Amino acid sequence: MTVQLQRFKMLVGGEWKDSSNGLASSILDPSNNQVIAEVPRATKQDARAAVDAAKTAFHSPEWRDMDSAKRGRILTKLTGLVRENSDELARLETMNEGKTLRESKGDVAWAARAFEYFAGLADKIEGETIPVPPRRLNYTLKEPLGVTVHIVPWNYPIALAARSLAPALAAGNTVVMKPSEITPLTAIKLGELAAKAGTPKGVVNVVTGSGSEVGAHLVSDKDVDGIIFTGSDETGKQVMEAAARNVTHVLMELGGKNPHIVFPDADIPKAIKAVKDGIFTNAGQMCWAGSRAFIHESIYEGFVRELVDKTAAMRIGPGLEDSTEMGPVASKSRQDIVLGYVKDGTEEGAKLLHGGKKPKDPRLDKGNFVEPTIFENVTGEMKVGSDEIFGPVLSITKFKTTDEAVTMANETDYGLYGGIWTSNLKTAHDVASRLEVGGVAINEYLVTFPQTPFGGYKDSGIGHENGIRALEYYTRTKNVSVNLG
Ligand code: TXE
Repeated sequence: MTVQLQRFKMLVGGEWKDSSNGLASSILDPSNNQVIAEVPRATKQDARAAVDAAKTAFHSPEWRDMDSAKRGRILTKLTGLVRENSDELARLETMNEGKTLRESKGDVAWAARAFEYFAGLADKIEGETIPVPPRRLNYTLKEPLGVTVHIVPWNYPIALAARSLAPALAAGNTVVMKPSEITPLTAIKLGELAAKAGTPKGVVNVVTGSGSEVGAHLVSDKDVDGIIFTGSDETGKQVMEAAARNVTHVLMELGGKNPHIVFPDADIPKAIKAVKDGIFTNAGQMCWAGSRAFIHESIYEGFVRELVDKTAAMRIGPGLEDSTEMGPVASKSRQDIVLGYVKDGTEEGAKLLHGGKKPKDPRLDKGNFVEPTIFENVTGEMKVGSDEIFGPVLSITKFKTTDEAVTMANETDYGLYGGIWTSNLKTAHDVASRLEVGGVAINEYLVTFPQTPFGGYKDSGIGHENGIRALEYYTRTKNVSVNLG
């Protein structure tokens, strides 16, 4: 099938622009590596211009003095526009990222819901009055941070763009968004819809370019007041170093190596389905992927047999095809990295139970497909048991006692999420409190709503996205003391 090549521009200061040096980057469909679009390859100068535009917009009376209820109405309008355009957005997401259309529709719906939730909060960001010694009035003002830079990764392009854009705008910030160089299309569309919804010029800017040039400039620009980064821990550390030089606020979401713990009294068929979906959704490219499963020895054999059978029956293919249950990984380099981990796992002594190769189907030859893969006998010392693979690779380990399961689950530098499967309330809450993670799901996986805080412990990040708590990050607190004497 030949695809109509789409040419996109980027949004800077309310204008749709090419890169200042005229260069463009090709955007590929990961199911066949055909070029589907071209986007401007921004330069440092373009990044600087976007920060400048955001700074000007932040100080403009049109935005600064806008009634917060009106900001809420703009976000409500944006919610409606995302919903009206959901078919196009979902199609674009699938063509660019590779995930199934069903997943993309879910992501677009999630993005709309994030705008809807924060629309309702825009006029409820309140300070407080504080009791102090007599004849004084003491209160706090909650003010926006200023210019916020949003570095968005490639695994959930629209959902993660919306996750930080919504609270940033609700709180009155102005935004420079840099989508991943490989999946920028829905973020550009989001910029277009934000403008249509009534955000004044320069309030939302979208710059398309590389992490090493454009991203690195944005996070070290002294006019930037806050950085929201979702990506790898390595890049996250570089971003924090750059931010430290200007004492810029950071919010970091850096991934995970998340455990499921399945006890013998769990609803086993439900747990099998959730363990499978928790690693093979989006071809495993999720910070919250349940990439390690600890299964109690008394149910181990049957559980694993059934899980492997169900995995073997999965239909792999292009995300746009209705029958597809798992699409390709997002890039050729990701395919190589994932297959490299499979090789490491085999060499380290883990037992490959299923998958581990490119699929045989010649129809899929040109795409970045990897079979859904399951290893058993995995330990925390192995790379497959400790690194965030970010692909469809599950590690299974048998356990005897609860203490042993919790110890192994916590034996990682990451601490994002965990799944617990049991019908015993005491076990459920006891293990939930002992897992060193920022979020736990009991008898389902994963559960995240725009209204529930999401963030990592340990190396998984700093701060929270989602929920009222997220607004803490997007605002700063000014204390005002008035002498009434
Ligand atoms: O991420 P990078 P990559 C993890 C996952 C994956 C690994 C590598 O383990 O295997 O990261 O993926 C921008 N200054 N996650 O290489 O490099 C870049 O343009 C500022 C976890 O794609 O961290 C992109 O927009 N920005 C994860 C974003 O950072 C820079 C999601 C992420 O890229 C930059 C994605 C720099 N110096 C990957 N260098 C999650 N937590 O969900 C790059 N970028």
